[in-house]
Amino acid sequence: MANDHISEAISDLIRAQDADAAGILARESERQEHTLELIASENHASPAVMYAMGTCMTNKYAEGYPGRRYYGGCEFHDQAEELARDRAKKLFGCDFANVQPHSGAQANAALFLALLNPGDTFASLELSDGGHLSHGLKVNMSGKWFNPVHYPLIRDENSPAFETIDYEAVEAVCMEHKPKLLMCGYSAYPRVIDFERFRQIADKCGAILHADIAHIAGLIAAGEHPSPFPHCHVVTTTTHKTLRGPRGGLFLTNDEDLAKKFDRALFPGTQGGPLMHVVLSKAVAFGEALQPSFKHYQQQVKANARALAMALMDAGYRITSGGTDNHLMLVDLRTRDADLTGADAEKWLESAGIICNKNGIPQDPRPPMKTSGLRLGTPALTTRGFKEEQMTTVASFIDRVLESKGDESVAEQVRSEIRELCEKFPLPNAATATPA
Ligand code: DSN
Repeated sequence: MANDHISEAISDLIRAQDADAAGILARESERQEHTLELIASENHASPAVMYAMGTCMTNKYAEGYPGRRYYGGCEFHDQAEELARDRAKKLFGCDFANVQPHSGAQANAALFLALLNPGDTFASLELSDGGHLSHGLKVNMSGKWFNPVHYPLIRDENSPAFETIDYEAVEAVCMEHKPKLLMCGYSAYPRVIDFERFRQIADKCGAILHADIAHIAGLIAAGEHPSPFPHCHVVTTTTHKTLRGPRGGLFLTNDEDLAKKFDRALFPGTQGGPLMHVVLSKAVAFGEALQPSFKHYQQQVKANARALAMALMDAGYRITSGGTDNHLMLVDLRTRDADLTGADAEKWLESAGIICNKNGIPQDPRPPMKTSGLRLGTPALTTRGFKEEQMTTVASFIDRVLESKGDESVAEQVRSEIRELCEKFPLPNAATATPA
């Protein structure tokens, strides 16, 4: 069953025409309602954000930018894009925004086209230390057509800063290779990023500083993580993670020249027609993020992450870097059970209704399809109203399932307790409107 009356009306409408598609939608709605979503990059968007995408805005081609389109009939699409851009600039405190990237990886691809020539050198975090595939993976365009050099996390176990960014190594790598672009911002990094320090290094080696804030955009918008501005020259992000908008990307800068270069590199450089239904939805999401309640939400996201990390550490799991400052954590499973892999843990937890992803930990000896770690995040559970008390319960669910090594009866028991808990904390729906 869909989780609110508008979803039900939409399901009914689709069912009248296409029972197969409606069935898939109903089953996914039920899955989201009754499982615990701990994937750090996922969230539950509000009904207004979701329904803005299910509209006639999808019917239009609007190639170009407001006031400079290649198609007629764009009056209201110009308004939608202006609204989204204005709200994005206000939210992040910068002068220029491009709301058309279809995704974070598309935004990064356009950034490479805008700023680099094939073969140019850029610096980013070692991918095995938590970097993103669009930051120089060999099979990604960024790693195939450009020349990535990588900086590591601190590897000295005796250092109080173990597994945090090694700023001295960043500087050494940058001074040796003189990259044209220095990237910071990560997919699995639980600590605060020092953008000011990165800027000092970028200035010293002559690089443009780029922050990919996909994971922490919501925290930044709410003032719960330091802003990349004024330090970073260019910023890219997704809009659907902590920011809780529709699935999509965003580019931000204070530099007019870089803004123009990015606009051209995105369209016509790498994308065609923008997804205007998603652009309208981005405007709605940015409007939500400008509300005071969004700051309370992000504060709770962090408090919940701390509570979950503490409870897991109490149960014998090592959390990389010793904890978390943001919405996510990396759990080293080997301290609880030397043979346990991330792949097994992910599978067993899913069978109990706990959804998360296996993730390499820094210097992981196991391959990426096995891993020694799990990445857990709290944005989605916080949206459904979970507080610290529920996070402690979630930690005990996780430990019971992993302790049992995937025993089916334990999974079934935990699954039914999770179902009960989820019913007490329903997903945001048309009745509750804007989520907690
Ligand atoms: N796939 C995203 C994540 O899970 O972090 C990054 O793009």
